[in-house]
Amino acid sequence: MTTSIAPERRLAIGQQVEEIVARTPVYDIHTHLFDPAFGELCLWGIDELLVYHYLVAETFRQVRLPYEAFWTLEKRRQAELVWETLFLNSSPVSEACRGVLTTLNLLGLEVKQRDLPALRQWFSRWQAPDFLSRCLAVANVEAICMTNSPFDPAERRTWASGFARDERFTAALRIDPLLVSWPETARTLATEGYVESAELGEMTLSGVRRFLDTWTKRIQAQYLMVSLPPAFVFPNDGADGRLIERVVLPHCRDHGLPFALMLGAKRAVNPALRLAGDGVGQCHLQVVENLCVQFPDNQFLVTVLSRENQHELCVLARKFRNLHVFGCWWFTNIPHLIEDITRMRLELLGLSFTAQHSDARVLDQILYKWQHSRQIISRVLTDKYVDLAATGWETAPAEMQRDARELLGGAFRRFCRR
Ligand code: FIX
Ligand code: ZN
Repeated sequence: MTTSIAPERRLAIGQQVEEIVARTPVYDIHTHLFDPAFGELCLWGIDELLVYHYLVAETFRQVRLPYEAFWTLEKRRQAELVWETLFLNSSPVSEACRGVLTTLNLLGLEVKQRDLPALRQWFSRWQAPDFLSRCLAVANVEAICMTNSPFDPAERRTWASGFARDERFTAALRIDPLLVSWPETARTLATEGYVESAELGEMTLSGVRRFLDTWTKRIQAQYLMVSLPPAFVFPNDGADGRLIERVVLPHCRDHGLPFALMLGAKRAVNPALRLAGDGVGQCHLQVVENLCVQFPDNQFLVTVLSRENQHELCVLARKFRNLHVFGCWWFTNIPHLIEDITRMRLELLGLSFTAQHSDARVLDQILYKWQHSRQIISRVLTDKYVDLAATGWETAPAEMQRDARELLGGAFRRFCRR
């Protein structure tokens, strides 16, 4: 027999969960942030927050300025235009706008003044290393995983010159160009002496393998990752299919590393918007089923961009223990979908998934992304503990603590250690 839970009891459980989730440190397993050693790649501050591509896309909806004219503006002026358009001429209710305000608020700034020059002045007093420590402390994030492209010249310079790693940053090896534009990538690998041609014979395959070995070791990759378009199928006889089967998966097995697939990003739907111009489409989750069945010795980290794919992915994860579901990616990183998706995952998978990643591109964003997600995770967990309490099952604070750790990085770490 279940009993109904008194409102005071529900409130007490809610407060306890909120406190526990707030003090549980996060391992942010997918971001576009960089160790400060990467210099200009490490973005932070009010202007960077304002020119975030999520906000640029929203700004273009409200201004008549031609796209190209926006891109010729200096970053400062772009930021001013976003501020005027989305914060002054309208109420900043979208998730990305609200995020800027949560961030400023958590940094102790008075948002109601609507004073961009004063905000700029406040940020100008900081140096990157101190600001990093402040953000990590306020967001209660203990480690950040970067997204590292061995094909990006700006990044390669820092890796080549060597630097003392900040232990709070881990690395993930991002290989999109290898799989989505093989002929061009083959030319790059040829200039570096890894391959002789784009012909996918044994010599080329082992050359690509050497390339992955070098970079995996160089950056101490925690996993390999790729984002793929909605139309992607696997297995397939194209270069992407063959490279995954013959190179990427054996490489991951040898190094004991998961392969992360981010599925459903439709690139450059409106190229004039540049980084803000990508869209979403439903992916074929048969791909994930095929990978999990055919490669039981590989581990797969998967997130999907389309809301419509979320349920099928969850059910797949119930079938395959070599599949770990993570995060509410990009267009799904909005409160009502985070709540929906997190609730569904808890109900279908228990605690064996990673509830969220920030995808932050600007350091300060970890403040809002985690604050907003923690609120929702707490709410959903509270409902679950209240439902359990109705059966007579009391969840002890230490058990709640253990559960929060699982969702915020613990389950991911265990999955990677397998
Ligand atoms: O492919 C990715 O890792 C995406 O997260 C990015 O490309 C995207 O631009 C983004 O910032 C989403 O949050
Ligand atoms: Zn990303």
